[in-house]
Amino acid sequence: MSDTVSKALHERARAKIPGGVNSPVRAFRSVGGEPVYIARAEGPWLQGADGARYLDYVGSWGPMLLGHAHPAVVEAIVQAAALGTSYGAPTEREVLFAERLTSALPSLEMVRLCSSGTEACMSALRLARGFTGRDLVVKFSGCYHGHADFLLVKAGSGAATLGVPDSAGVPQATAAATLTADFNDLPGVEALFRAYPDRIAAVITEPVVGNMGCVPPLPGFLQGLQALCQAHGALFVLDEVMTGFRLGWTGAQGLYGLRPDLTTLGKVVGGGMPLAAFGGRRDVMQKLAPEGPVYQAGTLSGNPVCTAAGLATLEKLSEPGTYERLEATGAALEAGLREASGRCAQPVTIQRVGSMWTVFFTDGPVRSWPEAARADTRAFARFHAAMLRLGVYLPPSQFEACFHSLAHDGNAVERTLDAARAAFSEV
Ligand code: KE4
Repeated sequence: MSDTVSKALHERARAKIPGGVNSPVRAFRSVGGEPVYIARAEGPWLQGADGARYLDYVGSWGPMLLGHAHPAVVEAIVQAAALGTSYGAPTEREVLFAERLTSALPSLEMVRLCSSGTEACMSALRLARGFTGRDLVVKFSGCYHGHADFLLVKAGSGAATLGVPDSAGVPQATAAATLTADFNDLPGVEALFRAYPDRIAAVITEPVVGNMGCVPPLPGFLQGLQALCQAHGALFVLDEVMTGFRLGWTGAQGLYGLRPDLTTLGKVVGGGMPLAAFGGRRDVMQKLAPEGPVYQAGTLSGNPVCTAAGLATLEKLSEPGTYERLEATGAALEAGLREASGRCAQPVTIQRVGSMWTVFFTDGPVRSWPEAARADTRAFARFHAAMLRLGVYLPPSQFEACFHSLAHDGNAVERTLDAARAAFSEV
């Protein structure tokens, strides 16, 4: 595909920005080729700098659940911006947004707004350490919770994509305070609690993993984690940055009947603007400055333009039938992709929860990072390139989830499946 405009832009970008991108996974490194530069987007469509159009299944890595440039969100941003883009002082809209989030999620008794999922996860775990007086945290291989030093240990997403699950620059002493287990391995977590009695402050997990590709929890796994944390005095931290308000109005915690001590949110709740949050038990949250001794802050936290976009997004998502529509679209895509994959010479496993899903080029099921890591990333790269050429924009990594939106209608699904039927036969 000769997108000369993107190529020229990327040449310039690489001269001034490391790798030419402001986030590594955008560089298309693991699928080869070069990134498509995007000029605009609307509904389920992206438009490349050269004018080519693509059906988008990245959705800005999750936020665009309504589809791109939703009129209600754009209008809210325009109106808010005209009143000033940031004050660094409290606003009514932050109160409305906090009330909206806490009324949606029963476990969220209090909430603090910030600007990224990384901040939300980093802050939630600092708070867990401050509340418990313990230092160690448990995370799962292949899960990604942002790029805070202590969370870049066997991380997923871009770290797994680039094959550097442990990042340079993270002091060994810092990494040593992060224990890891395999997702869906409850005995492995029990063993950590036995090996480190009274020292684990929290267990953090993506409830449905998106950052090694879409990996659902086995029945009882999440509930078992919650029970282990309660039994051992550790906090159960659910990273719903990706799943929050995507898998349902009450997210994955509603889907699986959980009551985490802390939850992190991002992506969808900001409607494409830099807005994230963490929250949970009142007794824990009240340890946060200025109430308590755990410091956390942010110049643009709760920004008035971002909270306007977030409120407009949540308002649309609260409408009846939203999640039924997303599920119906997901079911149609999954069934069609499964049928189309029959044309593929490679083994294919398709895993989906709601509106997040992944086409793995490996025998399934994929239940943990060791199993995900067996996937044929070269086969995925060939599939990705073929789909891109056929006008379908998938995440440029086997270890990411595809996201569809409310804007992906029957026509988008059919176009996607037509492309997949051709692409699978090329892998
Ligand atoms: P941000 O700091 O990128 O806003 O959020 C970090 C984060 C935390 N938790 C989960 C479950 C996440 O998925 C993320 C970020 N996700 C990646 C893609 N899987 C962001 C894309 C990127 O890094 O460019």
